[in-house]
Amino acid sequence: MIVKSAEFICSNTQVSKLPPPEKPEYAFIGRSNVGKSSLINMLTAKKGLAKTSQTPGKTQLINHFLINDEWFLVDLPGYGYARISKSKKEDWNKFIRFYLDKRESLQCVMVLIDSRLEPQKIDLEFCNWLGEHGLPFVIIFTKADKQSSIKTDQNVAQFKRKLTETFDPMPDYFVTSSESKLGREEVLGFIDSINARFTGIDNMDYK
Ligand SMILES: Nc1nc2c(ncn2[C@@H]2O[C@H](COP(=O)(O)OP(=O)(O)O)[C@@H](O)[C@H]2O)c(=O)[nH]1
Ligand SMILES: [Mg+2]
Repeated sequence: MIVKSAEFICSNTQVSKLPPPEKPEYAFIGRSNVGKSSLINMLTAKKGLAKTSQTPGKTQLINHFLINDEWFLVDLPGYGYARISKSKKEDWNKFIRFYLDKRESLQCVMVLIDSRLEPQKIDLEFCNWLGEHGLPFVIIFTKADKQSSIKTDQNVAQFKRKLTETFDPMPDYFVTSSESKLGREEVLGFIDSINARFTGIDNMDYK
């Protein structure tokens, strides 16, 4: 896929105010600091599109970006930051889980995992939750340039082992780096292949 255009459409705190579900949509999510904003900028080849931020957990918004007038890239707030109150965490859960569960045009959840870390409980729990709710997802391992490919392969294998204890089969996954653009063609090609099959949402109740 060639990204010809990428534009910011809207930020929302309410699922009811999202754009009409008329285009295929891909939601990017992961622990804060996993490299989500960097990945979105890398995929779209737009540096400032998603702000890379050093203040985790600041934006609690669903951000919609329209790519090539064809599909929505959705930037979801990160999970798993330590300095957040319990009630805020519950709000996050409700809001995001409601979006993920109800969004008819959502084609795939792109779960970002830091390739340098051993399997984290919160990531495994989130993947299992997606599986239990029948939501298609793939895994995007980030920051692969920060270590040797051997170390990355080891962490990927470990994550696979852990996830397949509770979830079968292992979903598709991509190893990426926003620095070197590793994995860019693969992720965009994956999205392209799903877009090609998208025939619209058969749900007249929505509007
Ligand atoms: N070396 C390297 N650093 C990265 C990569 N992706 C993100 N980072 C750095 O990791 C930090 C968090 O990235 P950011 O995209 O803001 O993460 P977010 O909180 O998930 O949106 C920033 O300092 C980025 O520069 C990557 O692929 N390689
Ligand atoms: Mg960010």
